[in-house]
Amino acid sequence: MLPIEFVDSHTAGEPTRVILSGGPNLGSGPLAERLERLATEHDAFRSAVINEPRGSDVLVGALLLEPPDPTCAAGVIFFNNVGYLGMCGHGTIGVMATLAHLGRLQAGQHCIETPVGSVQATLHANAEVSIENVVSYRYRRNLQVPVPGVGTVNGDIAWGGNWFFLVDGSPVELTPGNSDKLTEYAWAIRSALQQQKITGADAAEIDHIEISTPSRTADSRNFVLCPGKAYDRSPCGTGTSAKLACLAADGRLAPGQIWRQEGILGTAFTGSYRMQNGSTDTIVPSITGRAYITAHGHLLLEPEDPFRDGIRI
Ligand code: PYC
Repeated sequence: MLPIEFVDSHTAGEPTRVILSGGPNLGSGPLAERLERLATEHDAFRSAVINEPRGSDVLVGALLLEPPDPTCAAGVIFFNNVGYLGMCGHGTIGVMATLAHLGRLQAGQHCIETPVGSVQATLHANAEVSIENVVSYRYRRNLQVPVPGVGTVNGDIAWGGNWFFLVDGSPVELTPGNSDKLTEYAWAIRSALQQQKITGADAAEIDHIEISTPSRTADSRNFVLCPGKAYDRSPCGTGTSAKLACLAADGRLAPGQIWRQEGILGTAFTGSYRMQNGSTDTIVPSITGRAYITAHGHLLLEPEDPFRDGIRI
């Protein structure tokens, strides 16, 4: 029984579990290929380290790997209670804080490789981390989607490292106390998108729903429902990137202008963007936030444990 070494952290309230060692051998190929191998041959490992009784639905996992690009500080595959994530903003901030905690990283800019591309991450002297995310863009604007039991919902589809359906306005206030109602609302939207075969580019499933409202203390407040029906406790790094892409495409935010995105707990990320090809149609978003280390230990998978591979519902 090999122990699995991990470091837990939270970024603006959203937890990340970085797996340092004890993972399956995924070879040394491109990270997209290694993700495919993890998903098809070792999915029980994902479930064992992230699901109850060792984890929870809210936890996002980050499997630390040797990066194919030797100039990068680390390669990472992100996953959650039901599957895999292309990129994860809060998770990348958690990975950077973890590497700094372990003394493997000094302040400055570092490259982190993910299955959907490399991101540049800067560890600041005050322990904040800025990530320059993957190229982000709005795919479709102002879609009118009939949602059973809800009515017609208008929204945009955008890529920020994951696929998002972004809705402005909410039937209830975005507060933690309304999280059950918000989850039900967002899940109904996600189900309607699936039923109506509304997808991202290349028929990609839209598995994140982002509801935004005005905020008293930031530029916007959001509630983001993740693929496994857990809501993001942070303002969601990839969700903020998708939001910036929509604001840029609408001409509502200029390159370099600061956007403060608040999440459901009232914690915030600072965002801005630069144009990718001299146009606001495709942008490179930058997200800044901070993670705090909460645990460093070993997970054990006893062979006789009936929940060795986690509780899968
Ligand atoms: O911060 O990008 C993010 C994220 C995605 C899912 C949960 N957090």
